[in-house]
Amino acid sequence: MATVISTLHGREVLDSRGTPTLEVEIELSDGSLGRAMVPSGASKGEHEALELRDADPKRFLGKGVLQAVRNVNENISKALLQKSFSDLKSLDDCLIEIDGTEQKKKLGANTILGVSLAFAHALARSQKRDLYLIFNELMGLRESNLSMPTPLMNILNGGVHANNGLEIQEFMIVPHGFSTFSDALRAGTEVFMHLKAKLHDQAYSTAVGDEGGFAPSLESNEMALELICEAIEKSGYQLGTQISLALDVASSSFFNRETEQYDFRWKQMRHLSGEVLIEFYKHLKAKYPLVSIEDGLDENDWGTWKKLTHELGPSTQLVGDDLFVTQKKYVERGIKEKVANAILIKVNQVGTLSETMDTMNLGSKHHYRSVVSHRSGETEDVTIAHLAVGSGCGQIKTGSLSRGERTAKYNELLRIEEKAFRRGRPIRFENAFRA
Ligand code: 2PG
Ligand code: MG
Repeated sequence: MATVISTLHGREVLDSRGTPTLEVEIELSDGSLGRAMVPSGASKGEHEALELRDADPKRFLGKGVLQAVRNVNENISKALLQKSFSDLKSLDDCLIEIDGTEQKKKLGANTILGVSLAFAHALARSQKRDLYLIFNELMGLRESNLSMPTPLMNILNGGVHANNGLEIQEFMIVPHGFSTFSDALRAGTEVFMHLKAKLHDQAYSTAVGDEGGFAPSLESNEMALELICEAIEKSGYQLGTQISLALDVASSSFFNRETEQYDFRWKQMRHLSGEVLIEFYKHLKAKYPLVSIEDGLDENDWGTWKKLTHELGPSTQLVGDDLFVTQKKYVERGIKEKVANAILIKVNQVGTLSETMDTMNLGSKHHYRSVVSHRSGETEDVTIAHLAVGSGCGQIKTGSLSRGERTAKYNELLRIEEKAFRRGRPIRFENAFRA
């Protein structure tokens, strides 16, 4: 079914950090409207596609996106208006062609992504189908592949998402031993509530970081894990069989490029080699039900990554975020060199939905799992909830159980699950870490 774009409009709005971002609206000739907003990261991978910002210090400290808005309203509009597109891929290909650079430097990956996302929403409206079904079809999958994802919930924040001195960026709980998404969400939320009470009782701050997790100034990374385990036990859920733990170490943010060591203050040790860090992960793994470690090593430290994968890969999900930046060419290298066993999927690291889905398909062909992810700078846009369900990838990382931009995705997943159940076509919950 060919689709003609009749209006295309970009505007500058704010993201969850109060930083400007792009919103795009598309109207198709049949009157269907699609609207989407673009997320933005803080701990960015070196090879991510370019995020276009105005760099005019007089507006928003140089973070405005008026150039991206102009690119949508002028260049892209000129090329797309009244044109007919058979599907999302043909639109994305057209955007990639207009840009013509590998890192989407001309138009900006945020500009291109805004159009790609808005078009997907308009298509779903036009076909009167849920967006996750559009993704399911575009990925060449069947409805039997649909699944409700296991959430990876970042309930304690450190690294560059907080200013509490913890090196590890995300301490996540993974409620996987449940039969529905809503039960998993409830369990995670109860643990979050118990953690808050525990922090409060011990006179730690209960203020939250960028992704809605608490950001107390704790003595060590291990103490964060201890407190979380205590909160899980207090909530009455079983540690390991129902709720496990995951980390996003985001280690590139404390990797010292000159010394090639990791500046880590755990137990006074300051400069750790990658090998010592691997031993630290093994120590954590022996002590806690740790099922997934993201960016355990720096994005350019491929040699040590290989060792990490060899030693921990058989028992642990090792996720490449900055390492793969959602781009096929880095995942291809990972497959070839046996590095990592899962891919963090962030739509703005590559810049179009079609390329994102291609990366996921490449991964699954080679038994690499995909974890659909938000960014630390988010909006109320819920597209990733649909991508997780439609792709049936089994996991979503979308922050903690507070802040509207995080709960927006969880609430959309609740809607999806509940509606499918009501229609008599329930979508199964994927226990991604069955014991
Ligand atoms: C990450 C993300 C999201 P950012 O590192 O995985 O949690 O953070 O968006 O800042 O890159
Ligand atoms: Mg990460």
